[in-house]
Amino acid sequence: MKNEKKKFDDSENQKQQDLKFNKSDATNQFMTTDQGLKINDDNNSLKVGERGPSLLEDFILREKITHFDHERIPERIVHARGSAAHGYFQVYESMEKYTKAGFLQDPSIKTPVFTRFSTVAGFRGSTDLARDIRGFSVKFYTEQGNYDLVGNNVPVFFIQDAIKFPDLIHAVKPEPNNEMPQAASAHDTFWDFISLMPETMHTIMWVMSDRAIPRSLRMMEGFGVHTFRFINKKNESHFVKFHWKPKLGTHAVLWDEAQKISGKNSDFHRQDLWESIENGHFPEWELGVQIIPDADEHKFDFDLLDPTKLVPEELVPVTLIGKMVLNRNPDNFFAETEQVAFHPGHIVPGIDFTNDPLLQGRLFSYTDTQLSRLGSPNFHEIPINKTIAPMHNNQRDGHMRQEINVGRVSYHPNSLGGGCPFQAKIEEGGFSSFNERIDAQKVRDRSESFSDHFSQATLFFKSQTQTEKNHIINALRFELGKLETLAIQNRMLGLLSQIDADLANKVAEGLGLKVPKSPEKPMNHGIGANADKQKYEPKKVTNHMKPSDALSMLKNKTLSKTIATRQVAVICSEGVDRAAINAMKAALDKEGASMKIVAPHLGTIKANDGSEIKVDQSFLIAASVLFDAVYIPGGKNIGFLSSKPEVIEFINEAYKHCKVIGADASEIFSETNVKVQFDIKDVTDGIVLKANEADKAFVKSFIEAMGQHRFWNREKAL
Ligand code: HDE
Repeated sequence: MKNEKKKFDDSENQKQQDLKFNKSDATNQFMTTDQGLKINDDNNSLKVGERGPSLLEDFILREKITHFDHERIPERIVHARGSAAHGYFQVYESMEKYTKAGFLQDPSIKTPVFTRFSTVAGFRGSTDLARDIRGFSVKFYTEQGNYDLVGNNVPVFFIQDAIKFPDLIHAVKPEPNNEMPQAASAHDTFWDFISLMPETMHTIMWVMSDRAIPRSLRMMEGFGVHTFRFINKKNESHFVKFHWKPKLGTHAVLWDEAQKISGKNSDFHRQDLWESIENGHFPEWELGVQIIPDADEHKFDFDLLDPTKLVPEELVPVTLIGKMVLNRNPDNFFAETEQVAFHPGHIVPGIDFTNDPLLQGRLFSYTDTQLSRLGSPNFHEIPINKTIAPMHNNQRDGHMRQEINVGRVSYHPNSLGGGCPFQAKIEEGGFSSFNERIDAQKVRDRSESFSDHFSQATLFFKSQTQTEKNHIINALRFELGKLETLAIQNRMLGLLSQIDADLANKVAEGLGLKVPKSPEKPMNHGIGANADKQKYEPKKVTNHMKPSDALSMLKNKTLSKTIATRQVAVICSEGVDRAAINAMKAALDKEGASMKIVAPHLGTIKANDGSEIKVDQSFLIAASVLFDAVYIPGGKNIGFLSSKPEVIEFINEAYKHCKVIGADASEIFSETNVKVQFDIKDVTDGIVLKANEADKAFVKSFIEAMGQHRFWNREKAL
């Protein structure tokens, strides 16, 4: 048995090898049928005469059409829209004090990973920029078997018990009578459910914040959400919360932008991930853990098993223990991104579950869903799902079985097969569940420690900057403003008033309503028929939680000053100053950012020195929402551009979205909304102007301003 263990010196290659085995490359190959017969004509079916009917005999036509007819598999019920990439994970130093998980021991080992990001509610073809939680699933192909960390970009979840998941998803999906709206929560059924389930309030705050409209999948945090366990060699347990921290910082777009991007490029996130990997800008995250000794389980005002709560980083700091780099795009979307099967129950020795009732339900759901999606219990044999660890058991047969099990023994215990495959002792890597002591009655109930639905919602709201608060208020005005049922709006205002009075009042103002004086008690709906209503009365437990900077994207800007991979639109026309473009390009290249030349037409334009400049996008194709900043170089083009409606719109939109705008001449702004402050040293409003041709500081100021990303002082107070 021992000699079975493969050596994985470079395990990243190991998975690559594994996938290669199944890869097919048709370069220099004949076209064949699925049976290997060379095809002579793939353009005409077999007919009785050139104008006659097709023949049933045409096995080539039938094979091709039959395969085509069955190309689709059911999309995921949730998280249908996703994009993924390969890469590796590397731990910084051994975590053996806390866990015996093999991939968390040796800093020299690169564990291959496949990571899929997704939206939750939309169908497979829906827009990337929907207001939604993003899935963040990582499959680690470890030497001890696959470990899946199936998390989200928000650290908490809507509901506390898995039994409510189908209700939540039915409510958020397009309404069943008319299948509207697509990939949107702004409709009655969603808010009807939410308004009757106060436990959703904390997650609602996150979903109404800009976290739900990321600038890029590469600029999102990730969270394991549930509390898990680390188990070390001595069988000691620590609670652990998982975090992914993006190297590029956590960034979002504005809601107005998100909606426009959805129209301009509904693959915005997918394309951004794909292109940055193709261009060698490999996205990177650090894995962080919050570790809590078992003895501290009851030390907090909330229950560690309650997935609607987070552990504030100020109470338990996040320790960064390793990094994940995504460095290879999939070869085939269907084979990899679509067929990958994640499961929170794919764990390795050293990691274990807690009794979080949401997690417990998930442990059932994910295998079950693969059976209907991928169609067979053999989904683990699909190359992307295959473990790189040796795999032997007595499971047999089933649809599309690939493995050819030899011998006559498919049971355990056996003597005819020499007792193989053997069970592994714990010292040999055998998995054994943490032997937590449980002594309780069987009940269909919820712990009273789960009944504080508002403290952390308030904590989240209070921890935001005023800009972020305004965005939350406006998101709620938008979502609730789309409702047709007044009672739902009123119930929501009642719930919001328990989070923060100012929040509720401002949302009410936007809706043209008043916050109800005595809010309806929604918990009367969201509990069992025989439940003790008193016990379920939502409680607001504490005010002691100080605002947490880690919860605000704008306060928590670790490492986010970088402008690497950011895109600048350079607006040009004939006669543009070539030297100015070159200087900007050199500076952007140095920072890892890039520019696109946007001009009235495709092809080329002539610069002021007579040279030709290749145009990347015409005004018809480009839009400011697809860029992070705008630059209008000088030269003869300024006069022409300053009166062009497309250019005025471009600049106005970038201005509205608080982006950096740089220009060589202030005339370009004459017909726009941009208010130019003539103190050129002052770029607090994100408008960077060149003083004169010799202004060497201009490019530097532009780059520095880009590092601030947005200039929120341009936004009007609510
Ligand atoms: Fe999932 N979830 N989920 N979920 N989930 C699925 O599995 C489910 C939950 C998450 O990129 C499904 O293969 C239940 C929390 C991600 O392929 C399904 C409950 C979190 C993905 C399913 C939850 C998640 C899924 C659909 C409540 C964050 C995409 C297709 C008990 C920690 C994985 C599939 C990918 C996918 C069930 C709640 C994250 C139906 C029953 C909480 C990132 O099995």
